[in-house]
Amino acid sequence: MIPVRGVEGRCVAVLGLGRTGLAAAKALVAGEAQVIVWDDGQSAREAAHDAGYDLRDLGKAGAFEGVDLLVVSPGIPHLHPSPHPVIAAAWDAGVPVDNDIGVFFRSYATDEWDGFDVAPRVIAITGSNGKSTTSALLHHILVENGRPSQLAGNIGRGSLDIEPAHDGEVVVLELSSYQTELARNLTPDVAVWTNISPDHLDRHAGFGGYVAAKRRLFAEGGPDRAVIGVDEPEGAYLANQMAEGPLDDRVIRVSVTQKITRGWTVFARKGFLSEYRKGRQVGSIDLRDIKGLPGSHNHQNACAAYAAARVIGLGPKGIEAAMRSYPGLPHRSQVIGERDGVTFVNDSKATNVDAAAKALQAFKRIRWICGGLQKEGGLEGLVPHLGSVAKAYVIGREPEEFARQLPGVAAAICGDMATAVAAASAEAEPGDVVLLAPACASFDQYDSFAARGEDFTGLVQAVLAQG
Ligand code: UMA
Repeated sequence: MIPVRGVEGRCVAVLGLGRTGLAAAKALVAGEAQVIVWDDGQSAREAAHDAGYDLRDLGKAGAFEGVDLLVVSPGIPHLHPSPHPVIAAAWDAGVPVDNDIGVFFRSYATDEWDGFDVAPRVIAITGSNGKSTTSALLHHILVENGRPSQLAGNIGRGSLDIEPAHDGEVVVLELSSYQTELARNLTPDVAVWTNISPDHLDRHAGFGGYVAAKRRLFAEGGPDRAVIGVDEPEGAYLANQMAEGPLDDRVIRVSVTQKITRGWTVFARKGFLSEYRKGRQVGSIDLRDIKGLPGSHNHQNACAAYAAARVIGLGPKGIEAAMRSYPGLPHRSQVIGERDGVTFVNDSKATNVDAAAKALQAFKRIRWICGGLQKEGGLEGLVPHLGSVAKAYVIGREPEEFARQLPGVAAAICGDMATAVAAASAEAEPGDVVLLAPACASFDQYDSFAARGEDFTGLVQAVLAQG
């Protein structure tokens, strides 16, 4: 845990007591603050009380009397669709509002660092898609190359929950727009922008607000180096704004659609990653047979992680070797196993059409397990990518409705996962990929995409065990 600095004897309120809030409360106590906590949920309040924290109903008039700082969790809206009443009350009382990320950035560095040979560094990764994979891959590359590294942030671990820095350590922080928008300090050494597409629009009052929230990491954070995916106009604009000129190599441009050779660039085309610097190619990797990173969307993640690792000073060969042993994240292009030339892949995180379309582009002949609770907008976005589907095995409460929207695709109405896995594995031929990429939410049959992915994984493991 990172003890919070500059709060000795001060009263700090914590709103929200999930992973972020509990880690923040603990770190504030370690920093000798007087900590009071609150959560709108009764069970979270009870758990905090049992853990010894002082509860104060921050929604009551006068609750901010004597409070010096309010730390809030990312899931609590501070602006849109409407400010949480406790946050609005803090504003009225003139109490600064921060989150764990802002507090982390002002607390991570300590006087102990004076004795280190290599100063610790923070790489913060944001973007719409691929930020978890890019973060986990970069962390894996660093560890495999002998660099101490810790992974935290939106990927599932509160930033204040990590251990104090080691000599030469690199902290990889995945940051969501919820986190970047509110943090009062945002000072990573390296900032990474994977890509951008509309998401969380209700929390940011539209796409402009969402882009602005992420852009703060670069424009206000002032990183030494910025790795920026330039395949959308917003990324190209950001890279242009961050750089003094075309050869300014504080900005590394990343692309999976164009060959860019001016400045410092990393791009992937036809499955080959290339790095250019000062007009010369200085690194290349054949990504096509790296099992944990299939498809163009993963090649984009690989380029971003590669660029960040190069900034830290790792060589192309060491990075490539680590990429080859990257095990993947659960439920994201996760290879479960292989039998008789058939590969089984769990991409349960493909909960929307955009993510499923990317998964369909990653393989040549697919036995596709799909369906569930459909999202707004229909399945039209999948149509251009159905050429790789040998057959669809449709699950969910309304599989017929889903199958009807897949023109020209042979479809089996399976309904449940067990039927789909049995049929797909029985009919698969050598070279096929049995892919779970539902293009739908899971809530009609499961509690979460993770539960759906675990069901698939268990059934596949049973198939593999049959030999
Ligand atoms: N709460 C209130 N009032 C509210 C809303 C919530 O009191 O109006 C309380 C809840 O009762 C609960 C607590 O706040 O006790 C939950 O806080 P939280 O939703 O911020 O959840 P954490 O457990 O702290 O998890 C957060 C991130 N969650 C969100 O951003 C919604 C996690 O990202 C992150 O892994 C974790 O911090 C550690 O950094 C998850 C996520 O869904 C994966 N992120 C979004 C995404 O990826 O799309 C942004």
